[in-house]
Amino acid sequence: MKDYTTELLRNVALVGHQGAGKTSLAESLLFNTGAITRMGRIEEGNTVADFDEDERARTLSIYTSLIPVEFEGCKVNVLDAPGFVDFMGEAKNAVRVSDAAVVVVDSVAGPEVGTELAFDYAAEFDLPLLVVVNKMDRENANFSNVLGMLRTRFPGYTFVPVTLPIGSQADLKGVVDVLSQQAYLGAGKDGSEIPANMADAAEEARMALIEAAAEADDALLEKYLETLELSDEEVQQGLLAVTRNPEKHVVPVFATSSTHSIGILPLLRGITMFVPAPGHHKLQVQADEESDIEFLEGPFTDSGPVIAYVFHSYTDKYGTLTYFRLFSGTIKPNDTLRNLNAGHEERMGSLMTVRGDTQFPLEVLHAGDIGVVAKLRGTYTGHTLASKGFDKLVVRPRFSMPVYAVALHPRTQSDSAKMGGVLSDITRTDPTLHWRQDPAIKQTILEGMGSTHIDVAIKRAERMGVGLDTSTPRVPYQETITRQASASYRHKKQTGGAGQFGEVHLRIEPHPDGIFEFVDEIVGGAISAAFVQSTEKGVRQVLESGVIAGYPVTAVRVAVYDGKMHPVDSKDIAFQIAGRGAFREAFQQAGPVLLEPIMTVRVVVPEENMGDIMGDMNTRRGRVLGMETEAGRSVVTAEVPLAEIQRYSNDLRSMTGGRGVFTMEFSRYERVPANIQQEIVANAQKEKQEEEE
Ligand SMILES: Nc1nc2c(ncn2[C@@H]2O[C@H](COP(=O)(O)OP(=O)(O)OP(=O)(O)O)[C@@H](O)[C@H]2O)c(=O)[nH]1
Ligand SMILES: [Mg+2]
Repeated sequence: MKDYTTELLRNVALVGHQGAGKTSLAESLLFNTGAITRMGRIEEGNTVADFDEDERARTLSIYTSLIPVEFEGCKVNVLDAPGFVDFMGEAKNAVRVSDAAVVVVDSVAGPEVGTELAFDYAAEFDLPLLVVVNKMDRENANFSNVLGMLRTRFPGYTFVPVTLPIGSQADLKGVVDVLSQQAYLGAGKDGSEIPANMADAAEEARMALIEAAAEADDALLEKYLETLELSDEEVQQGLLAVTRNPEKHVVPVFATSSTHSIGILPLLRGITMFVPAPGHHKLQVQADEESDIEFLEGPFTDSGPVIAYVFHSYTDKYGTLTYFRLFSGTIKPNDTLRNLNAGHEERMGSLMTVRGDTQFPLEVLHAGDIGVVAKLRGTYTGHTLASKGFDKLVVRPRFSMPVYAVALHPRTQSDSAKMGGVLSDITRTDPTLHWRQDPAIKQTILEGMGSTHIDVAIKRAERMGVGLDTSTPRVPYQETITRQASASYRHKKQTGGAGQFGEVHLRIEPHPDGIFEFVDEIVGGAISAAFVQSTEKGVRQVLESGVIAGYPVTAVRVAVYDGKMHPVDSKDIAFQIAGRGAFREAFQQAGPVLLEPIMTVRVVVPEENMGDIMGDMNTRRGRVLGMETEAGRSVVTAEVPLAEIQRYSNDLRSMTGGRGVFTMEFSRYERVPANIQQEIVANAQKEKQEEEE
């Protein structure tokens, strides 16, 4: 591939609701610019961007693909991001490294939940937005309806069409390019005269475009008000400014059909015109992940320090490819850079770009471009690479907390031995996927953004040689008490030689600060300080494994106030046993209860699903804190016990046909209702018996 300097580059992320046609659009961009001679189809599993075998099997995108498109002397780095909410980590990182977000909207469905998420991602980094109303060939496609819906749904933005469809549905013939007032029919490259019946609409749209551009600054506005005209250059400069102005938020809108190659080249021209070349933005950096965000002002050029951010890593059987955006400076093959997160050096051995999974070696990468390098030794998604002298991290996107977890069970001894390494490899390349050994529930947990996300990870682990079964994780209940109680315990053993003797009297009560505390209230030396310590050791042994159902004990204050020693037989172990026994007995008498984690959940669904969501919350012991409906979408906030919401992502999907999303985070522990506690205790006892048998 040719060498492209900064001003000739454009970086855009294709984002939007699942299935809106992003990957097909990327395919069509390649086809219409002659990079491929046959257009692949999602259904046939042969598109350039969805090359991964899991993507083909599921007919949806899982990873962000890099699709460089060469057009009129420019290279547009198209990042085809997945729309499925499970893979939002990939989409957010794609937006992070782009200079504009191209939001693809289905012409029949209009804006959906995934459209809103895409707008949110772009807002996080103040990116300009373009909207593509795709699938204009579909039955019931209606461009002006979708424009209306966009305006209602996103009242803070001004949507201005840059292309208009000629005909629609089965009669879709092409588009009008509003600025040049030319028609582009079919996949044709050359403009022709606008159909007579569209002349008025085209002129009206041109005026709207000029008017939006004129808002950019006073000089343009003055000229516009005097002459009611602006040159094409002025419109371009004006639009570049207003799309980047967070107050004005002008969004150019395009009509396309990816599968029918309609409106594709006019869209591409629009991208080269209305998306800024890299290097002219403010770059968010920070000294470390905790410190304040600073803004570096551009322009960023080849002569600046190297600042590169890794937004994607892809591992196949040949090794790992690291995808990065070069925000500043220039890189040549074999340059050495510093990984600022890991603190080691990396050699950029093989510098390349890729188109899907086809590699193109590069001699040099210029500021603003997106590059790929193979076989780095320890650089992962989210890391910053830099040249000597630059030591700030590029700010990563914020990722929401995982909402779906499974417990992992390795199938064989060898799976068990390899599990940790493989899980670390997989989770390092995906900031929304986490694994840990959870001591509270004694399980290995893998958590992510949904069941598909987890399924894909399990399949990958399998291909990397680790067979894993999964189950719903145990709920990390806790045990505590509700009132004061006392108990004593005597441990006495006299068999053969040396005996064992220890006697402990203790009192326990709920601890108001929610912590565990052990107090020595012995007077007159009834037991020695050393044996008080042994008693404490014994009590602490019970804390982790609990008393009533096997869960950790919390919020208890224990006071030892009396006991007995034997001059010969008393020893450490005897008092540990006595401490354990006395604590267990007191605990049983102190009104023991189970506590469960309560999650704060925020659900966003289309308005028509609101009733179902509320009803369903009731069956989950949920407490609705608030609900709002605005522009056709409803937001429900509720508190729900973790035990009832572990599989919510699947249930929400089926309740809303995939149109709902939710986030959740831990709020606090609360008492489990008595009837449910009984069940849990009974189950725990049954399990324990089975283990013992
Ligand atoms: N009729 C019609 N169908 C389209 C068009 N573009 C895409 N499709 C179909 O829509 C479906 C989804 O297309 P994709 O390209 O996978 O959509 P996507 O946005 O990449 O989906 P995700 O990456 O999974 O979010 C496929 O069946 C496509 O063939 C179009 O312009 N017209
Ligand atoms: Mg896709």
